[in-house]
Amino acid sequence: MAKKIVTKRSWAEPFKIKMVELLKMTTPEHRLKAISSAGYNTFLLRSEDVYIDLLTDSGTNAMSDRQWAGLMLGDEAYAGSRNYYHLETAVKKFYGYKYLVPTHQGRGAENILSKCLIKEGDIIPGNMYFTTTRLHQELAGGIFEDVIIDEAHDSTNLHPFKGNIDLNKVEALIKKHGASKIPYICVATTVNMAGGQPISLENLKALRKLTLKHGIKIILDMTRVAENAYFIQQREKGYANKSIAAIVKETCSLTDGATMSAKKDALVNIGGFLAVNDKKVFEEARNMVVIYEGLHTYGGLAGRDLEAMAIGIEESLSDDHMAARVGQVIYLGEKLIDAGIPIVQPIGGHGIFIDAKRFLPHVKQAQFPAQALAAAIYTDSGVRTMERGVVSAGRKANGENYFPKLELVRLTIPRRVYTQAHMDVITESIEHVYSIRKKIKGLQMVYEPKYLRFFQARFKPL
Ligand code: PLI
Repeated sequence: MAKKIVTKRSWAEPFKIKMVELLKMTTPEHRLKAISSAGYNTFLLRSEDVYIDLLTDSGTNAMSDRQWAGLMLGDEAYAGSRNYYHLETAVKKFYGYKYLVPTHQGRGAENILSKCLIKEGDIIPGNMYFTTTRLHQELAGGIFEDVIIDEAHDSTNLHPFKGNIDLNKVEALIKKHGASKIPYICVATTVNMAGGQPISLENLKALRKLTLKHGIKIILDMTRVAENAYFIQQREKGYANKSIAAIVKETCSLTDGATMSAKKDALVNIGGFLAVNDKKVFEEARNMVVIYEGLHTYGGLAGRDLEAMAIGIEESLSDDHMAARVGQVIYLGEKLIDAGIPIVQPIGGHGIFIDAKRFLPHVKQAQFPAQALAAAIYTDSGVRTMERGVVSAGRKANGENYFPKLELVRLTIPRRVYTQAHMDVITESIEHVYSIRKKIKGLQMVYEPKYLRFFQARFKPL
């Protein structure tokens, strides 16, 4: 008998595990009590009560042995730490920006950027809002305008670059307000609130052309720029043979500066920066950082954090790392699609986003279906997810709730932390919750903080 030829070859993560963190297993009764005392908000759970933590990919990454070794090389001088210079070299080499202002995390950079560039009444177009980014723009007197393509608001649309900007929407804003009212366009890579959807380089190049014509800056939210580059490599014509590192550098070269939460792509537990090419903006930002963060050579971080970030930036740009990172997200997403779970498609870069409107059609959006679903998933299995819908969207200046088209539960995958077996357990839990979905009821908000309410709001079941 002829021998069967095996053509399929599996791949696995390009690392092995050197240290583990033990997890507590809990009972359904324990979890029911825990979520009730947390006011049905997964942000208010104690992490000890969580089995698999998919709340966020922010600061939850596992660092490499090289990064841990880097911590020991921390130079904790108040001024001029050698780790700052290492980070500055990495930012110039891998991202190409001329000037660096370190900050404690992404929102620190957003605060300084907004204060430097936005005047009262300015318009800031962006490819979908992000919670902290929009708030800092508003606190600086700006008005955010969503210019993402319409396809991004539809969880079933299979457009390969749902993070793209609709240039007609940008042109209409320029026509209406004048270019002088638009200090910059905020361009996010793998757009978080759209489900981790990438922007193409073709789109970014066209935007660059348009903005140069009108003298408008482009500021990149480069928090997940390497994940965006992976999708460009996989999907965009002409990029299949380019490295992630080359695509990232090209992406940055089309912009005037960037804010970065290094807690995501750059594989650290804390850190961020603002990077710009304009010396005048740099000088103002470097002056401002000493008010809000710390001296311009540490920006609210320890020297060891700067070192881990410099090393993490380089590791994040490895093609093997990125194929495994996004590969794990796709593995989970495909399992959920096979099980008939309604999720945002195409599968995004940093997590799976369940469409709560389709999962719980009997719960009205005003009764917070995604919040209720996140609580139900936690109660079922101890898997912690988060709401990305009407609670996250918050209120408009006139006090009305934003009702976003997308009402999502995010299963965010930390980098280099969980195994394929964890992904299987997560799928089984979601499948089970889907089978009992008709029993899940909506929630009522009983406490609402003024800013970024999703972090601290409390609810009770209807
Ligand atoms: O959490 P920060 O302050 O380091 O970064 C803020 C921030 C800015 N832009 C984008 C696209 C983000 O995703 C982001 C933070 N995201 C969080 C915390 C998340 O859970 O997605």
